[in-house]
Amino acid sequence: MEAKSVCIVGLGYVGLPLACLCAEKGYRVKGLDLNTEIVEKTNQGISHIKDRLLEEKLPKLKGKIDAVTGPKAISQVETIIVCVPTPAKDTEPDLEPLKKAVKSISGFLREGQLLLIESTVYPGTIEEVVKPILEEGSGLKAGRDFFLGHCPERIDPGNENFTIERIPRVLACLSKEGTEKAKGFYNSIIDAEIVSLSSVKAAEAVKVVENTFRDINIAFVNELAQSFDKMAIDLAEVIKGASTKPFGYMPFYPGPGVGGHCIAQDPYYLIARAKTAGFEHRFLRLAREINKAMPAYVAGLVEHTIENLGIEPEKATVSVLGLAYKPDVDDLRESPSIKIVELLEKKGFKVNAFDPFVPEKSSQVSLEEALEGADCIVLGTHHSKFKQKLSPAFLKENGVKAVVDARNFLDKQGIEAKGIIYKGIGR
Ligand code: SAJ
Repeated sequence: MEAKSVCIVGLGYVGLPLACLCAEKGYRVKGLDLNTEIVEKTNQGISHIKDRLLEEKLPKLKGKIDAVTGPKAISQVETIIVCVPTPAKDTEPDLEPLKKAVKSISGFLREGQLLLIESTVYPGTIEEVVKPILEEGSGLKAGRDFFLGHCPERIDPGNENFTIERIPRVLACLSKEGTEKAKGFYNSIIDAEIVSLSSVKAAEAVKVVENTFRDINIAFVNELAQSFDKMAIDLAEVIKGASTKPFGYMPFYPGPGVGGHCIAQDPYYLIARAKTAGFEHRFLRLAREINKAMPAYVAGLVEHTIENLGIEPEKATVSVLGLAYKPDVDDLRESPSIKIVELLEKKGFKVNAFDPFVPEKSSQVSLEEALEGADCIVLGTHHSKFKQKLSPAFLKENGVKAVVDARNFLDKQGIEAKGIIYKGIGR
C-alpha cells in the first residue's frame, strides 16, 4: 500500500470535494466512480459539478487525482472513503447503491486498510449491512484484519463559508484502534474539530438527527404559515421578532417545501430504522407530510390569486421564477418548484419557468421573457440575483398583476404600493 494514499469511492457532491481536499493535503488520491464521464472530466481537471470552488480547484489538481472506474485501485491505498448516494425511494431507504459499491470493492480489500462510510445511513447499517458484505467478499474480519467505521458527510453545497475543511466531524469505528486511525486521517485533512464517539451506531445517528432536526423545524414554520394566513398575521415579522431572543430560539423560514437530497430524505432513514426496532415516529412522519404538502399549498395560493384577478385558469399565464431547491445552486433534486410547475399545469394554467442556474429546465431564456404576459409570478427560489432584479418597479413595468412569494423574499409593501396583488407564505 502506498504511504499517505486514499481512495474516494463516488465522486459526487460529497466525494469530489473530499478528493480535492485530500490531494491538496498531499495524499496520493484515487477516485473511483462508475460514471466514465465523471472519471474523464476529473482526470482532465474539470469539475463535473457546477460549483465555483470546485471549478477553480480541479484544473490546479489535474494529475493529482487519479480517477478510475475499476475497483482494483482499492488494493493500493491505506484509506478508503465511500461517498455514494443513499437515497430514499419514496419514503423507504434505498441502500442499493451503497451495497453495490461495497460489494464491488470488497474483493480488493487488504489487511490493515481503514474503510469509512461517509454516506448518510440509518443506525446499524455499517454493522448489519456493510460489514457482512465486506467480510464475505474479502475473507477478512472487520475490526481485526481491517478497520471499519462511519464518518457522516456534512457537505453544504454552495456554502463558501463552511467549506469541507472547516466543518467539524464526528466518527466511530468498530474498534478503538480503528477510531484512532480514522481520527488521525481526518485530523490530517480537516482544520476543524474531529470528535470520536463510543459506537458506530451513535455516529450513524448523528447525521440523521441533525438533518431531521431541520425538517421538523421547517415543518413547524410551514404549518404556522398556514394558520397565520387564516389569522392575517405576518409570520415573517413574527419570526423576525422571535429572532431577537438571543437564546432558546433558532429561526427557520416557511417556504414552498423541502428540497435537496439531505433534509427531504434523511428523516425516512431514522423513521424506517426505528420502525424495525418497534417504534413509530408519528411526529417525524407528520413533519414530512406537512413539508411534502407545501407545493400544493403554494399552487392553491396561485389558484386563489388568479380567481381574485377574475381570470379563467385556462386563460391565465403563471411564471415560476427559481427552480433549484435552494438559492444560488443548480440542484433540482426534490425541488418544490418543479412540483409547483407540475401542479399548476394540471390546474390548466399556462406555466412559464425560469431559473438562471438551470437554463436547461427553463422555458424562457431571460427574466424579462419569463415575465412577458405573466398574470402572476411565483417566487420559488430566492436566488440572490432575483433580489434587486424583481423590484416593484420592474414588476410593474412588465405588467405583472400578482405575486405569490413562496419565500417571503420580495418587497411586499413596495409591490402592493404599485397596485400589484402580493401573497406570501404566512404573510
Ligand atoms: N428550507 C426552508 N426553510 C428553512 C431552511 C431550509 O424551507 O428555514 C428549505 C430549503 O429551501 C431547501 C430545504 O429546506 O429546499 C433544505 O435546505 P437546507 O438549508 O437544509 O439545505 P441542504 O438540503 O443543502 O442541507 C444541507 C445539509 N448538509 C448535509 O446534509 C451535509 C444540512 O445538514 C445543512 O444544515 C444545510 O445544508 C445547511 O445548513 O445549509
